[in-house]
Amino acid sequence: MKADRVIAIAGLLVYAAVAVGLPSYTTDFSGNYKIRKGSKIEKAGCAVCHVGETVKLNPYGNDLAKTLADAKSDSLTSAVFRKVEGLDSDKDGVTNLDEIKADTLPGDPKSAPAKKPVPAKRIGPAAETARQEWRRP
Ligand SMILES: [Ca+2]
Repeated sequence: MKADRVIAIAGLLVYAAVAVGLPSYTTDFSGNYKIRKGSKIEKAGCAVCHVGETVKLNPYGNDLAKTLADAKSDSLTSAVFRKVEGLDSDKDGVTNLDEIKADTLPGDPKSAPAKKPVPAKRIGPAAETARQEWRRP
């Protein structure tokens, strides 16, 4: 009976720590990257680092957690964010920083910036002049 109480209280404390901790991290993230209101990342909220609304971390969240552990810190500072900016946490071919700049999710491979179209080869003015010269009788 007493053990059940201890487990229940411990569970409640973990839940409270997670519930209190997450909004702080989203504020740190939004402040660091100056996330716009109404942007896709702002709307994602906890899902920037977590799998949906769960406590499970996505690949980007795991990279941040590993960096925090290496730094023996629990504060998401700009230095911590910088350390994972060059990584491609979700392995979709785009760095975390480029994803954040493009308003896509760095921990979700299904969320990636649209591929830029390859510019068509242009004929320069010199080539056009040469072609006109060639056509003259
Ligand atoms: Ca992505």
